[in-house]
Amino acid sequence: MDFEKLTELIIELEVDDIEAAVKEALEDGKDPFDVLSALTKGMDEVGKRYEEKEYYLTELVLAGETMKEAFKVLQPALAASDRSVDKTKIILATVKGDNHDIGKNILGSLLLSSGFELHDLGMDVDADVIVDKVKETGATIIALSSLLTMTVEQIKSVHEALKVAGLRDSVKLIVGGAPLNMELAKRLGADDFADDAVDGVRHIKALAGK
Ligand code: B12
Repeated sequence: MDFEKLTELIIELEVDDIEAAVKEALEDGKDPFDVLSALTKGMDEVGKRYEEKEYYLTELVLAGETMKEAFKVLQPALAASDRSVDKTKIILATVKGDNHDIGKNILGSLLLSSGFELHDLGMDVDADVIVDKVKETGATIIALSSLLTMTVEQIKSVHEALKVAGLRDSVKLIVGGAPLNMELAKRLGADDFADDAVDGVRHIKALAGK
C-alpha cells in the first residue's frame, strides 16, 4: 500500500476501502505519521476542490466519513507512537439544545487529520461540562457548533461560564454554524468564527499560533 494510493482513496471518497488500506499500510510497517500525512494531503485536495466548487457539501461530508473510517485504525497507532504532531488540545462540541453534529464531525475529522489532540464532547453539551473539560485537559481552544438560531445564545453561556471559572483568558473560543457570522460570534463573546470546516482548521491553526 503506497502513500499515493492512500491520498487517492481520500480524494476519491472511498469510504468502504479506506480502513483496510490504512490497516495494510500499517501492517507493511509504514510509519503512522507518514500515513497521516498521506491522508491529510488527500483532505487538503478535497478542501481545495470544495473551495473551487468542484466538490460540494455531499463530498465534504463523505470525505469526513472517510477520514473517520481511516482513524479507526490510525488513531491507536498514532497514540502508541511517542511522537505527536501537535500538542494543542481542542475541545469540540455542539451547544446545549442543539442535536446537529454533521458539520461538527467534519471539523473534528479535519482537526484530527491535522494532528491536534481532540476532545469531542458530542452534541447538546452544557456550558459547565465544557468548563470541566477545560479544567481536566488544559485545552487552549474550544470549537463550538450551533445550527439553530434558538441555540446561538448558548455560546454566550459558555463564554460567561469560562469567565466565572477564571478560565476565559486561557482559552480561545471559535464558533461555526449557519446562523452565525463574525459579528454575531464576537457579540456572543467568541474570539473567532469560520464559515466552513476547511476555513475553520485554518483559523484554528492561527489561534494555536502556527
Ligand atoms: C440534517 C439536519 C437535521 C438532522 C440533524 C442530524 C445530525 N446528526 O446532525 C435532524 C433531523 C436531527 C434535525 C433536527 C432539527 N432541525 Co435540522 N437540519 C438539518 C439540515 C438539513 C442539514 C444540517 C447539516 O448537517 N448540514 C451539513 C453540514 C456539513 O453543514 P453545517 O452543519 O452547516 O456545518 C458546516 C459549517 O456550518 C461549519 N461548521 C459547523 N459547525 C462548526 C463549528 C466550528 C467551530 C467551525 C469553525 C465551523 C463549523 O463547517 C461545516 C462544514 O463545512 C439543516 C438544513 C441545512 N441545509 O443546513 C436543517 C436545519 C439546521 N434544522 C433546522 C431545524 C429547525 C431543526 C429542528 C428544530 C426541526 C424540528 N422542528 O424538530 C430539529 C432540531 C433538533 C435539535 N434539538 O437540534 C433549521 C434551523 C433553522 C434555524 N436557523 O434555527 C434548518 C436550517 C432547516 C431549515 N431550513 O429550517 N436537523
